[in-house]
Amino acid sequence: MTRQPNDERDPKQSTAKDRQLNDFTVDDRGQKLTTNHGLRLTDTEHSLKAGDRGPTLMEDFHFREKMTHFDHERIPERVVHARGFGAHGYFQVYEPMTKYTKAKFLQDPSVRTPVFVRFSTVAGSRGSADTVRDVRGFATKFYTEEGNYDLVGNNMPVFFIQDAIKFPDFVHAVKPEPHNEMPQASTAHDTLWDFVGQNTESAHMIMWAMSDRSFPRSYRMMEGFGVHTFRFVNEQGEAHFVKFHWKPVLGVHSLVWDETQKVAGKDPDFNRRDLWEAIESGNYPEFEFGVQLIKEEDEFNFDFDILDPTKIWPEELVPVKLIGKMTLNRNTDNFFAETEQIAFHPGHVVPGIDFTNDPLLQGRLFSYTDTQLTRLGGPNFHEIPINRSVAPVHNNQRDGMHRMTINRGQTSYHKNSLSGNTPEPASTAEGGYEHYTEKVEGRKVRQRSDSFKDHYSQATLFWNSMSDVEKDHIVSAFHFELGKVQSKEIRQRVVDVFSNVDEVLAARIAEGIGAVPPADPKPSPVTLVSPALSMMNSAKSPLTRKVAVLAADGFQEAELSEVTKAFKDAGIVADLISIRQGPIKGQDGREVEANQSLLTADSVLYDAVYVAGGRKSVDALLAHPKPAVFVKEAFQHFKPIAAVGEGADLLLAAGVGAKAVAPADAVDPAAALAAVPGVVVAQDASALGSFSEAFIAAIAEHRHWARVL
Ligand code: HDE
Repeated sequence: MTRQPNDERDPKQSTAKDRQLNDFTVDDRGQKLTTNHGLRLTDTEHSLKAGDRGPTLMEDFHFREKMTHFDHERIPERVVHARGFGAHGYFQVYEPMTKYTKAKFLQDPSVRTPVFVRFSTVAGSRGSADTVRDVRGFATKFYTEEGNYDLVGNNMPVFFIQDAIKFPDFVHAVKPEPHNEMPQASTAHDTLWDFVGQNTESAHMIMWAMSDRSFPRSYRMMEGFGVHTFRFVNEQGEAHFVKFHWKPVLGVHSLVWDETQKVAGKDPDFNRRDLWEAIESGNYPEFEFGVQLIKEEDEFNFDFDILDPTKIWPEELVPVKLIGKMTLNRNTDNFFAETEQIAFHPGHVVPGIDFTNDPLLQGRLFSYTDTQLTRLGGPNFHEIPINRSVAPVHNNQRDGMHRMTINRGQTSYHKNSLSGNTPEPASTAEGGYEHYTEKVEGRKVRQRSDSFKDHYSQATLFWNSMSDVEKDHIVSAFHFELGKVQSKEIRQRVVDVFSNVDEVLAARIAEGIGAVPPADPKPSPVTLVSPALSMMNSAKSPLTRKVAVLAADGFQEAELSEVTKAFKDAGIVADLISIRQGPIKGQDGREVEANQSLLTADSVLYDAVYVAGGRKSVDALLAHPKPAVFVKEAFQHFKPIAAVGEGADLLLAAGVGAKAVAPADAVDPAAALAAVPGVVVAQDASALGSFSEAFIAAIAEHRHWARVL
């Protein structure tokens, strides 16, 4: 795919941040090769030698410069969230939020605030796979007129710990073990589960982590949460507690566990490729911005502490008000310069947004700038193009490694008389940031409030709110994770801890791992349910779903062309997969291009499978070992499957429908197929319109859980 550099795009679409980045962007295409100092070079393939078979000369400045730069190309990866992928876009508020906050970017619906978003996994190294079981980071930098505002969130609304001082312990437990650096990007090992057994405040977050939320189908299909409780403050100085949400317009959808492991091998870049391709093809990811608001005076009116980051505010109790939308519409020009060098910090706020005493948030306010000093090599990382504010920067901070700004003038201190005491502090009317004047009183203690001590009721709320399928997946996740734990004591302790969440859950966990279940397990007496927590209740859409179309020479032409046209019209992306890549011929001699072969494509990389008819084509697919496996895997992953005419033979060969009716030989095979949830078949090309419609509806459903495997 040829990409258009930023500076060649429609200027009407470019934001203030795009224009700022253009000043730093260089296009090397079509240019003469130079050194870093602008000297034109005649050769970069041969080092300078004493004789063509002789030693390389020290004098070869070009060799030395090229090699030295290369030797130092790597910077430390992030200590957490090392693997990430980012994109540019913009944010627009729906209506003025004046009543709640004076933040300027939340006032005028006509203003597009530029943003950069970085999605990430947490535990794995930079080169680890995208689809591992993990929390996903969802960090947004808003380049507002009042300075950068960073909302550094995750795709889960709670966290493993309540106090930031425990973060190094938690991260050491979850990362690969120190003695052998294993396992990579996985929580399935002794130290993490030891931590969980010893730190029961993690129970609620573990429920989320064991759910399918841990492997999103796409970054475009996951929620984002600010996690902490922040404050909105309005012009009058009145505050509301606020929690932030991102709601994906395409709904919240996940992969299935077996699929994630296969994808990790077949395409470790699965999620980043998905985001990149969606943006390149104009399917811009959209997220609505939501807030939950609680009045200051209602702080203590809940049966949980609203500052506790291991608690949600159930949406049914405190509704999410959707106040704006973010659209991601531009891929990066350079991954390192933008995605790797971006530096987020939850302490980057703008007037109208303030902190609370959430002890996890308080500690984060220290960590994020501190970590950049090592990662980005000094205190001037705010000058790196992607980190620059679009609001002007004026202060007396000077020098340091890699200083870019050339500050004019004699003074670099406050107060001064030589520069008329400038740069001068701004009044609040001039946009100066004023901290919320919260009254604080207390003794210095290393303690946590008693109101943080309930570690279980919301873990139970989460469990209660799951559908049966989601519950089954959570139980298998515990089986897998604890199954990899060597220490039997640790496994048992986890069962004991989760019997406080729900004894039936604990018994089910115990059953799969040879642990002792609670005696006479009973469901938890906590019966509260929050439907918003179940992914089953999320928005559903066929838009941007990927369908694998299987065909070979001799395919029935209308069955291919009409159905793929219907896909296109419905916003579905189709890949034509054949035995070989390249042109294939239809029954009547028309050629189409197979853009994937059975070697390059795999069922796990698609949302659905369609097999067109045509005797010769289907026979060729049946004669090859892979197509039946392809269909079978899609079937086992509950994906929509469809076939027309002879295409149904491939479905039957894959075992689709084998369990739908019995005995198989007594029934019409087509009827057996039609009885399988999410399987759509048509006898021939006579009703392709209604066939396509039914299949597209099945694709919108995403998975068909009622299927018997
Ligand atoms: Fe982070 N976290 N974190 N974190 N975090 C980092 O900062 C930290 C926490 C989150 O795409 C680091 O620049 C502490 C919660 C995201 O660049 C580091 C604590 C949430 C990203 C750091 C937390 C997050 C980070 C590593 C406990 C969700 C990636 C590199 C108090 C609300 C941002 C860096 C990106 C990154 C510290 C807990 C989200 C070390 C001390 C809770 C999305 O500063």
